[in-house]
Amino acid sequence: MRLSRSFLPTLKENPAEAQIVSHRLMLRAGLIRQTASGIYAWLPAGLKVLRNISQIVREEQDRVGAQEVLMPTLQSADLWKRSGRYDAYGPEMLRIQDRHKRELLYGPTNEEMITDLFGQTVKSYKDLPQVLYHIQWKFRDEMRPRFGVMRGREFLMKDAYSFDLDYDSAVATYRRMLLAYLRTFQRLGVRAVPMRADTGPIGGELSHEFLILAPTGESGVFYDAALEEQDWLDEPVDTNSPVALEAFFNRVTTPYAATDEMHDEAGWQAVPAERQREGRGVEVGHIFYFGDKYTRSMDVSVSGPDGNQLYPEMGSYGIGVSRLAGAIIEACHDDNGIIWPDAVAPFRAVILNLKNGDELCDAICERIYSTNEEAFLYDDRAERAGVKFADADLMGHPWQIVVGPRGAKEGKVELKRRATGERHEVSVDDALALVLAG
Ligand code: 5CA
Repeated sequence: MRLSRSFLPTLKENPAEAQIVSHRLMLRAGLIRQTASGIYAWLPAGLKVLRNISQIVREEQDRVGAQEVLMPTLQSADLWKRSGRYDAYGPEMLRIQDRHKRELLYGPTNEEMITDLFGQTVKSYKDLPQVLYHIQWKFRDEMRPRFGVMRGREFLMKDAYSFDLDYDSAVATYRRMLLAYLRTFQRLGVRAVPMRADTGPIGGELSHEFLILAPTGESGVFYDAALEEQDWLDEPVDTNSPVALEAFFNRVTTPYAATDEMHDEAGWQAVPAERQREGRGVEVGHIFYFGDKYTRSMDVSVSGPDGNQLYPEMGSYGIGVSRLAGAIIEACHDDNGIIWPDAVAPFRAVILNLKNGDELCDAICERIYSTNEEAFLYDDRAERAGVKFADADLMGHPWQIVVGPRGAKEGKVELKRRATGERHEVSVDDALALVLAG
């Protein structure tokens, strides 16, 4: 993308309405704009981030056998009356009437709709297990929307739902999903610690939250440092084996980890002092096992091996995709701006032309840009070098390729790594190889 012609409105000043760093930086870097309280438009660079996050989430869901669907945002109130949650959900649910005075709602979550869809289609235990997911906008009329996309009213969620024949198989599915989550967050360039959690309005008996550490997080967290050290991408667990899954689950859930709601002082004191980590965290994912709560209340059954009807055992698994954009910035920034992890950055590199109109500089910039117009943001504006450097740091591209008249004469550019500030003078080909490598 050429910056001179793009819709990437950066701001020099801190917007007064933004209280936390990710909100400030998302506005200043031109990623989002608010359109109503707790509702945001995603501008081109922000949308690329959202898509990059969604794609990693999708790949890890597919890897554990979940199948992607797309359910609508609007739901019929009748579905929620069947489960009994229509009245229970309260004022967070946005209720709508159509022209025929039929009651609809903007979905805050999809347990009812997926249970109904499943029931219309699956009639026999032979078709179990099934795991379905979608990545779709949700609406919760939060009392105090705040912190930008971190607590919005409209937000993008990945929600998956599983249907199993019995408890053992449902728990194996839950554990597989736990591994998928740990892999997902690590691939996104952040560490999320799983913590045993309360189940709230979703219900059920087994639940874990995933929290990214950030000083502005809404929950206090206490955990054993052992949980930060593991490389989940290199975890050799055989996900087809319930025994291996159980051993993995025990390994992940044995070290102490709790939010302030679930904190237990005696358990905490048993953690060696040098391994105690205490701070604040942002909840970026939440998984639940709740048995037959919805299949039973909505009367969705399948025929079992002996001909009797059975209520499948369910779980649901959420990831806050739009919240993650903010949470990643909370974890990855400095005083100058965002430091995007490579995997989610809107552009791999920015090309900074320090002398627009100089034949050599222009030619080198164009040559680099033309190799991959998707991956590069070309700062071809007629701005001072200082402005270009400041915007590049603010937007947080993993690499900056600085093209100036002196180096250009020798076919050299300066390559800066945003995360470390390291700079090297390299040939154009070496810069391209490094930036596009990984
Ligand atoms: N049905 C279940 C799991 S699919 C569910 O709705 N779980 S949840 O309520 O915990 O939401 C899942 C994730 O969505 C949360 O972990 C959080 O990351 C994100 N989320 C929830 N509320 C908001 C909000 N108001 N703004 C942004 N993200 C949110």
